Amino acid sequence: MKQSEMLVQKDYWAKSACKMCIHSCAIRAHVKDGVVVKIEGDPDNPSNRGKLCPKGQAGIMRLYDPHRVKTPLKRTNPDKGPGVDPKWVAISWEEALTTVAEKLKAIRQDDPRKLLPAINDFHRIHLWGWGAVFGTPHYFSTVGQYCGAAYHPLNGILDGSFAAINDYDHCKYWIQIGAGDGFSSHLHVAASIKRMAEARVDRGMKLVVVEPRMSAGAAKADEWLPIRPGTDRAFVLGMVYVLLHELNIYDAEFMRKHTNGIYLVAPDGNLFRNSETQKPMVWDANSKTAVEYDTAELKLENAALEGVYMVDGVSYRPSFQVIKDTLEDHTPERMSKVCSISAETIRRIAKEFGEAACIGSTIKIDGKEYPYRPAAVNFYRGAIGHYDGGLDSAAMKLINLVIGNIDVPGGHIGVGLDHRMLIIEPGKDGMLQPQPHILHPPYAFAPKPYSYQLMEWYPIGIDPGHLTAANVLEPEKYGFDFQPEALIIEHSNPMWNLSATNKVMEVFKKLKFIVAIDIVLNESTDWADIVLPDLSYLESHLLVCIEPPMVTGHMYRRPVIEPLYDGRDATDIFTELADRIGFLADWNGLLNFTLFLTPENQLDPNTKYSNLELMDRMAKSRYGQDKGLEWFQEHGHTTRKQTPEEMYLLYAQRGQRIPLYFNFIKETGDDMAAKMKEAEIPWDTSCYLPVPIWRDHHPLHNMAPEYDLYAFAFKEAQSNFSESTTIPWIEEIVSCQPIHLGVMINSKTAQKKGIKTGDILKLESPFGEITGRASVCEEVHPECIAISNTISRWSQHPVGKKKMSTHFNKLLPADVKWTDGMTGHLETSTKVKLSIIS
Ligand SMILES: Nc1nc2c(c(=O)[nH]1)N[C@H]1C(S)=C(S)[C@@H](COP(=O)(O)OP(=O)(O)OC[C@H]3O[C@@H](n4cnc5c(=O)[nH]c(N)nc54)[C@H](O)[C@@H]3O)O[C@H]1N2
Ligand SMILES: Nc1nc2c(c(=O)[nH]1)N[C@H]1C(S)=C(S)[C@@H](COP(=O)(O)OP(=O)(O)OC[C@H]3O[C@@H](n4cnc5c(=O)[nH]c(N)nc54)[C@H](O)[C@@H]3O)O[C@H]1N2
Ligand code: SF4
Ligand SMILES: [Mo]
Repeated sequence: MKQSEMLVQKDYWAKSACKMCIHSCAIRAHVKDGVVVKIEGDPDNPSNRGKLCPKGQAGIMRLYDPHRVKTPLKRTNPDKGPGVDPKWVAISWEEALTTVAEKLKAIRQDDPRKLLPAINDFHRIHLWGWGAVFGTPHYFSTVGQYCGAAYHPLNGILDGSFAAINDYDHCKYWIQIGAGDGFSSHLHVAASIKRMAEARVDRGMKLVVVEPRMSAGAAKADEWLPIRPGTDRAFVLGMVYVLLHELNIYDAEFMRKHTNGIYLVAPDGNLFRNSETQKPMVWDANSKTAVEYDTAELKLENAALEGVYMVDGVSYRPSFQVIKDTLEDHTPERMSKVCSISAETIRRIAKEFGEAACIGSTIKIDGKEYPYRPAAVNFYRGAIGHYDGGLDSAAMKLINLVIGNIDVPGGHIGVGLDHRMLIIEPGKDGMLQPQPHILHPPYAFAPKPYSYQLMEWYPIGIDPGHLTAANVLEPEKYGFDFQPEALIIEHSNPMWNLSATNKVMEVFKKLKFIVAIDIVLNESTDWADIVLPDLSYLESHLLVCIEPPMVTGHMYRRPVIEPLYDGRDATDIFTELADRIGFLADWNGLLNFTLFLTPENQLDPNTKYSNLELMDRMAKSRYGQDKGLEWFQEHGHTTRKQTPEEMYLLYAQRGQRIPLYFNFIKETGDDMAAKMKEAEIPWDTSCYLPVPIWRDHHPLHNMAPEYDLYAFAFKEAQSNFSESTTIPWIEEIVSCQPIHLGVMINSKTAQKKGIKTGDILKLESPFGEITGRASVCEEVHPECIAISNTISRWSQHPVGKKKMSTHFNKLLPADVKWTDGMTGHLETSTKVKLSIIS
């Protein structure tokens, strides 16, 4: 129904899209006399099939939150600090925009690098590049980084994906490592909970959860394996050892056909290439010679996967053999000492997993035959959010590769960033082109860094935004000869989301001007000079992509009522600012690219387009000129199940191999090492390995002995980060659950330390300290403290504000030494010592 026809009715259900977290579920809102009285899942949409999570249900309370930002606000108290009242006064849009545009224009004319951006709306990724077209290379946030720096690039390198998930429709043995998929967090939670339940109840899928705490998933799993934080790679490599060295279970056919497992490797770890054509060589067991990988004479069954072969006096091994040899000392006994899961359990799980993979079997779907590998390891932030996270991710991929389950029914399936789905382009050597940078193009290397987050030194990685604070405070360390003056924030809470909160506060103190675009006030807006009110999701238009792989398509986020207050869509605010500051043409140019506008929908450089027009052009570019926003107003969405052709074996359909041996990573590291050597910058590149191994020199596991307990934070379904806790319904449900009442400590450990539930504890790491109430329980590894995000707020919002803020990030460093050298991932665990305050 047209917007104008809908809004005049007295009683209607409006279909739209949820945005109470980063995902996107289909909703319908019941509106009576202009008031939203209920939000439900849209039963007609195949994405979440009528289901919503608690946050989605609570959207109504966000809309009618009396503490929303209703007009532009100006601070009148020049003093800034945590808990200091900014003494807001309402101002007109004209005054607000004039002030912001003048300040930022002056900075841009002087030196655009003096602006720090924290623009982080996941539903509007097209806004993220506003800072770049303004002219600043920095990133002052950890959105997409605290979680994905070591994850997304490895997905992109493996199969052109952005994320990954096990095949809910066919998997029969699911190992879940440090992820909330299907239960509490990550991809499309409200939809995946039902898919996970169906897989288990209808098809009897077995679930093993590897976690240092009993998460919602672990509580419902067939088996919970409590693990020491930051050691998941050791557990997985122990399993790989068992499969390769003890059970001889691996998918040789898959490796030969679809990977570089047959490519020969020289003693220096590089591929053995034909010196003239530069093509990689393989060993042909039939002719007993090394031949080019794509020669017509080579029958794949004759391509050697194992063995050592001499060519002109040099010994070469197929890369699969190199992997086997590299891991020959990764026995369950040795790995068990690292990860605290017994060798016996590592062996048993490896056997169950290997057998469940049904190597050699096939399945017919829609009349087409595919390999059937119904076993897979799924993982996310908990597993890879660590120093050496790149190697963690590579190990998680390796165990899936060993059983040949990448992008096949039952296995480990790539998920695209948006409607482009997987980026499958031909690379060199018959391989798929690695895609480590799906969010934005790579930064060119420079011996003198130009971005505070040092992105130019992490060629495989996602902006390590946590390094910004360190480099602003210590500019001389890497030679920064300018200082930031302003910060622009949109849909982000960098004061909360970054590590080393005390350092972040120091940076906020230095800034002369802060502007934030938000709908509620938070720990960061408390420091702002101007706050500009955005429209909430129930009041705005957007074309929202549904996360593949189970479904794909777009949903239409529409205003289900007229906007309540004097807000403006953030996209319109950015366009207005670009115009007033003087870079509208560049901004439009970027939008052409980020909205994927086709030639007939391209923007005129000097015209200001409204968000509504932009969305209309985006819809037409994607679906055809007859499917603009009016079509979406009538039909709501284009969501449908992905077809098997879209989901399975895309790389093979296009004739490309994927890496079993990560020579791309090694080559990138070698290149980086050479550049840093030439620039005379000491830089550790030892992590750029083609085969993931366990390395003992891990800062987390080598801290001073007084820091005797590991500590980490976690997400659960009730809250989006910590921000949902400003919603009374959410606050009410989390305040009844022991895991959200204090810092979780195991009963045996608590007993040894004389700690009881309710005691006020001081937790100290070498980087900061926090206080928290003890919650003594069985549901956490005895060596660990687990801290819910829901107890971390200290903002001015009367509902979210905690009597005692237990903000985990104050305990974390922001430092190159605690950052994965390959991907820039921050180490998201630390160790602490405890004392009882009262
Ligand atoms: N409900 C909800 N959904 C969300 C979000 C949200 O805030 N709330 N945020 C969204 C975003 S941006 C992201 S990045 C994803 C994140 O999604 P996830 O990665 O699934 O979420 P996290 O809770 O950060 O981490 C997953 C689990 O890792 C565990 N863990 C911590 N350290 C370790 C470790 O060393 N090893 C192992 N094995 N486990 C460990 C934690 O206990 C936690 O249960 O979720 C997205 N979806
Ligand atoms: N301790 C700890 N730290 C973490 C994490 C953790 O689990 N624990 N997770 C990490 C991860 S994975 C990520 S991705 C980051 C996330 O970090 P953030 O993205 O900073 O997290 P949010 O709290 O969602 O912040 C977004 C802010 O957007 C505002 N907002 C909400 N809706 C709207 C809207 O419609 N429009 C506008 N303009 N603003 C809106 C709210 O004020 C909210 O505080 O945090 C990272 N840091
Ligand atoms: S998972 Fe929950 S909060 Fe997120 S979009 Fe779906 S219903 Fe909304
Ligand atoms: Mo994230």
